[in-house]
Amino acid sequence: MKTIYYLFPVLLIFLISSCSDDNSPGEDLDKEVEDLIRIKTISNDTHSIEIFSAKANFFQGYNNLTLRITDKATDAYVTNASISWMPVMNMTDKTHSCPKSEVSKVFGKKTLYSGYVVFQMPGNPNEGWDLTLNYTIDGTSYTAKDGIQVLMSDKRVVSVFTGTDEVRYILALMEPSIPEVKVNDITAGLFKMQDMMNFPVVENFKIGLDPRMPSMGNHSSPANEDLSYNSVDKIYEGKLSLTMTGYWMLNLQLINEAGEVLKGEEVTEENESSSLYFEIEF
Ligand SMILES: [Cu+2]
Repeated sequence: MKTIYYLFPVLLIFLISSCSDDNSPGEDLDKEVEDLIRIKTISNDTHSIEIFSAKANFFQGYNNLTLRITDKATDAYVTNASISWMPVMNMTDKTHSCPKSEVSKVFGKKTLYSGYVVFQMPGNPNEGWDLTLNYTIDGTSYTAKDGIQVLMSDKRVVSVFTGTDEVRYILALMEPSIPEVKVNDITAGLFKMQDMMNFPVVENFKIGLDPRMPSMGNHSSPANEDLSYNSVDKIYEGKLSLTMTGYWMLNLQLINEAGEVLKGEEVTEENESSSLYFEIEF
């Protein structure tokens, strides 16, 4: 116990000296990731690339990821890289990718790049995901690749299904990541499986939303709004009204530009849930 008292002055001096040192850029730059959790570092001979998330792991569903590249020779962060990524799942009978955004520099941050990946399935002991990062710095191309562990989500936050138009879709819940008792902004990503490696965003559809509490007479809530397409952010946006904490089933319907329902059913007295849904518990 006594060691604490001996260490305290040393610690204090360290804190004072580091706070007063305005010429330490490394100190300020590290603040850029202070609210994030580092979940993986992928290295090659020249760089180490850290991957950060708000959650403690990669999870099945939508993952908002932040990247930072360190030059191994100088220990400095690389601020001018252009990055692309390719997540691949190696299954016993096939290899496939998943929906993903581009990677772009985070506005207002010197060292950070971000984007999202939607893992439509978790890994398992025999079938796992790997992530390849291709990046260019001052005209030179680099690549780094490693396996990543993608954990199963305990609630349904992503759905893979075939519509009545025979197209294979992936629908992923993005927000709210922290649901509250209020009218929440809800966002979702909708993608079509063009082939095993390409999952483009589906534009201009609508997603009908009917949240229910199955444990309480399947009651709904007022002031919900169906999700419509935002062409700037390339995501679907609506309003999700949660009137109390607990388990909610977000019944959904996928509606194309012609107004045809491609997947999901309306909730009625006879039909208590849709075959297309997300789950939220808080
Ligand atoms: Cu798979």
